Amino acid sequence: MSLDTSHYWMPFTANRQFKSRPRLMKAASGMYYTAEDGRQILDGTAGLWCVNAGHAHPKIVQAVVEQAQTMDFGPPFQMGHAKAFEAASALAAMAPADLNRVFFCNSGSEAVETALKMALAFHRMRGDGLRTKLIGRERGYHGVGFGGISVGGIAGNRKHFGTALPGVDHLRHPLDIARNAFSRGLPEHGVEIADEFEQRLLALHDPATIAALIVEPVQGSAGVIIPPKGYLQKLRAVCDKYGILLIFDEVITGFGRLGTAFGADYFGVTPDIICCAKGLTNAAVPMGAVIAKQSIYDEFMSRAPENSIEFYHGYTYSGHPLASAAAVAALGVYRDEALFERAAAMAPAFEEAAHALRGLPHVKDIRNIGLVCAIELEPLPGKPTARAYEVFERCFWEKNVLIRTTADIIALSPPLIIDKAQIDMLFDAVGNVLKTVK
Ligand code: PXG
Ligand code: PLP
Repeated sequence: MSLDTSHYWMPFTANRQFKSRPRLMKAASGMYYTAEDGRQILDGTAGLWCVNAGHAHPKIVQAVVEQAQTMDFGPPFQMGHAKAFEAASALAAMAPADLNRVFFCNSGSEAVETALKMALAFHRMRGDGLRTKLIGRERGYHGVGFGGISVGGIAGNRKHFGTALPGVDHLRHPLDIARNAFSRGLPEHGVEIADEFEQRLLALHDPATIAALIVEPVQGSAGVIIPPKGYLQKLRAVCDKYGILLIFDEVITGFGRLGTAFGADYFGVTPDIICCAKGLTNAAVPMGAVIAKQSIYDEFMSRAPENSIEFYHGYTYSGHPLASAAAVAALGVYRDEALFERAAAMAPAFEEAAHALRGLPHVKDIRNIGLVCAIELEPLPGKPTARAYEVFERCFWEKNVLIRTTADIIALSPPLIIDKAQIDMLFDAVGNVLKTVK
């Protein structure tokens, strides 16, 4: 096949390296992709942490096709259609506690921008307009909008793009390999890192100026950073003490990745606002959402002048009919097939298989929770990322397995339908490659 790869400027990709030897897929079903050359490739990453029910689930495909035939689009401003309301109701039913008001957008990045703006507007509507600052975390990933890269803490995503938002500060991330290497589940050490929020950042800024703290319950993109025991509870308590909104960015942890609907459920910590995307539609159609506590919505409704727009925000494709149909179907599949329970049930076997790689060459940490794990490698001296990239390439070309790497960390996050034999196939592939890699 001769494919012209010159025009597509690929996202978060080493374009020249990729185009010198393209890794192409052409089909996907269940746990497998079909590569362009016909090989079946086991999906160890649920696409990009998003195809939680496996690829091309017939019920989701059918819902999208039927919706496309019935109504392709309807304007979301001052007009509505039933599927968007149904999707919001289904998401509210799945969300924790009284988080039951849903604002739709098209991606995780847009969910973050929406949540940050919602938090700022919330305080201002209540006459607390001094609260304009936002706190994120080092190594946090909150998408690629200007708000998201500002509260985000991945240097590479920030450094080329100017000054970002003013009035943003960051907490230290809680990864501490020296003390917590090879933890299973929540690390024992590091809860005191949460104390910095009150003792350093709030002391420095004055808590009355902080609008919101945004954190991923488990930091995904920067290499699976799992919160130490008691850490998220502490952040919640400090937010409560000072009237700061707590935003959980659950773009990865949402929809069963930890064996519960949301990370909030896993940790028993209820945020004020949840950002989600990815698994919301099983990635069949792009969609993101912000789920707010009812009390937040009620403030907007009670404070804005009658017949006025309460929140000056929205997207042409908010609540898009195809995305809404996919969301209703995907949430139904998760429930009817008990996929979150299945993820919880498979997690011990996944953990065992992951930690069995301990002792292989270059492995400096393995950490896991639910159906996600990281295998962190010692970098090749002077060549950060090269070793993990070689593992990634060889898994794809030689072992027919798709994994994901970030820096020298291998992250595995398969669809929740993975079975025991496939877990073994995935870790055998990684283990065998690690034995021979440079
Ligand atoms: N927040 C979090 C916590 C995410 O994980 C986003 C926001 C942005 O979502 P969109 O849909 O705008 O991409 C994400 C996305 C990786 C990787 O390296 C992870 C994500 C995106 C791209 C790469 O594993 N997560
Ligand atoms: N730019 C222009 C010129 C537009 O007219 C619009 C929407 O109407 C946008 C950007 C925003 O696009 P979207 O609503 O798809 O985010």
